[in-house]
Amino acid sequence: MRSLEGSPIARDGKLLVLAYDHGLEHGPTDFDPVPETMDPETVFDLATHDAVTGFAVQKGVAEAYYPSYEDSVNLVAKLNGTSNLWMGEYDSAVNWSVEYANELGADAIGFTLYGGSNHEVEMAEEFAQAQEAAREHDLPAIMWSYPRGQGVKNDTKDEVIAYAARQALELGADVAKVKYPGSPEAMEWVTESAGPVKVIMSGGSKTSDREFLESVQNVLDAGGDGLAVGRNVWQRENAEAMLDALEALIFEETGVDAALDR
Ligand code: FBP
Repeated sequence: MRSLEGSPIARDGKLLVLAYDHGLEHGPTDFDPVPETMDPETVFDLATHDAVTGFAVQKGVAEAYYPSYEDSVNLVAKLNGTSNLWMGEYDSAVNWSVEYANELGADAIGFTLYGGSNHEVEMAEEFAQAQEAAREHDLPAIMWSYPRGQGVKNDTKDEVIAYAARQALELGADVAKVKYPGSPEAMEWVTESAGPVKVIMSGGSKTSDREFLESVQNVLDAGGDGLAVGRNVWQRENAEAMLDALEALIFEETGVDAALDR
């Protein structure tokens, strides 16, 4: 495991990764709530907020837009990803190499592993290659550790998410991005299972301000290290206000009520 000490993708040991690979993973309907977010520049602008420690995008978006933002945004190169049009067993195509991501100025790599899928073995082998290449370039590896597919009956069950966090440790990730398992107690099990690997929560579909911030607080209270979030930020009309609140909650440890007042 690589310590994130000195890496720009962590601030005081905590992470707030803004995710914007939804155009590939879900399609452009995710941009309907705030139509301006169809334009990657709108979300790149949000990623310049001080609270955002990394911005996760796919290759094409990085190639087209990152050169204008390399001084103000830390790039998390999301190396694999698949569209919602794919109807087969869960899998994720590797779309760019670590070498190319590094050339484009990446500060970290992101990689999805669908544990339990019939394609888990290939995905783990691809992760191994990416992880070792990332080590050569001194880039932290964030695993989107999402058990899904034929081997997984319930992907929100606490033991499944604890397993996902453990898989990230066993396979050499530096950060595990996992779904929230539903309770602070379950989340504690998840963070313990990850050992020294940092655990961040996946944002999920948009909820109310309070509900979302309370789940983030629960993650922090359970020993988690922040979150990677997309829709719960940029599907809000006032996304900056949510980033202000997250900055207060994660980095200033104000608690939910004070964060909501920001
Ligand atoms: P959200 O906060 O919007 O859930 O984004 C996090 C993320 O992991 C994205 O990187 C990815 O595009 C999306 O969730 C995948 O969502 P799912 O596979 O759960 O539909």
